[in-house]
Amino acid sequence: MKAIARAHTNVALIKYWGKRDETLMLPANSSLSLTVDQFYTTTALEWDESLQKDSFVLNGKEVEDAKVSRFLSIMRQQFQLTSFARISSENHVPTAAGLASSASAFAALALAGSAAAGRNDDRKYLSKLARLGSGSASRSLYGDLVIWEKGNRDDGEDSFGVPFTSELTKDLAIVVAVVSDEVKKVPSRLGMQSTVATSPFFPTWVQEAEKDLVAMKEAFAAADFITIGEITEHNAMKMHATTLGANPPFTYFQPKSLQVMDKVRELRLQGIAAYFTMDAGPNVKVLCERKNEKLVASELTKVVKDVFICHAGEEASVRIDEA
Ligand code: 2P0
Repeated sequence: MKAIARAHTNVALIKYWGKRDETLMLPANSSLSLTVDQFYTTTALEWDESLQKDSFVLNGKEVEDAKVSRFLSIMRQQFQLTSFARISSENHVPTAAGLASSASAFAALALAGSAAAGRNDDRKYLSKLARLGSGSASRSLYGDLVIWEKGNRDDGEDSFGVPFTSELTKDLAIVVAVVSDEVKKVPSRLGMQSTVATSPFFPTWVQEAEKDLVAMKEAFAAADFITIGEITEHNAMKMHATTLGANPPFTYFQPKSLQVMDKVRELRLQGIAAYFTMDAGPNVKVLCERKNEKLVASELTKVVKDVFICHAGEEASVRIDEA
């Protein structure tokens, strides 16, 4: 039985940065993200007893991927399967975007793997499963705003994504300014490890992120976009500050990233509420209200060539291919 799943990627407004358990992929802090409509992964998977090994085709090319192999073994164990999987996956991310994300990849893989095994797992289970592939994937099972509760248990049973509703969601836009489409120099997993192990700022980051999440929930409850934007920007910069304190120090900032940030500050001086955030790469994502998205996008194209306007995206979905 072949299952075809689709999951969208997400942009964190409160970042996940650092693990408290590397094997179970448990985060040091809770995070909050917006699932986005523009970028997603579709994955077709069937468990096939005739296969001698797993087969993974990504964007039409057979590839070996250690994270995917590890994740398939986890699914086999959890589903009590012995067969290998045939997988075909497509990343629907504009080639220039440089935003290929493990979040949409592992959310789609978990959902397709479960459905193809004839299971009807609930979202909470799937979120915990996807987390074992990549932490941020725990958030991509859901649409709109999602909180990944870090949990406190050692076995990870209380660490999963939970939908967070706000009337503001439909008014939000994230304008992605593509600074570079090159593969990142410090993969996020290594960047996090190094930060946790060596940055004296890391313990402070964890405390700040937890405080930011409390303040963010209040700001959403009050539908206070300016406070949401201010917390988003400050939280991202505190995360990036930890990397400068790591040893050896590193940064995801590129000169163009700083230019985009300057442009956003300039927009604010003109009265446009826009706020930047950055992940483990040089691209800058600008949070604004939908009513200002075209203006923000057009101003950003004065600094970078490629700009994408995103809105809240839908939850991950799956169908069975009867053919
Ligand atoms: C986030 N990032 O919250 C943060 C902000 C990057 C910076 O989630 O090791 O690819 O697979 O759990 O999920 C990227 O981390 O890392 C990420 P693993 P993942 O979006």
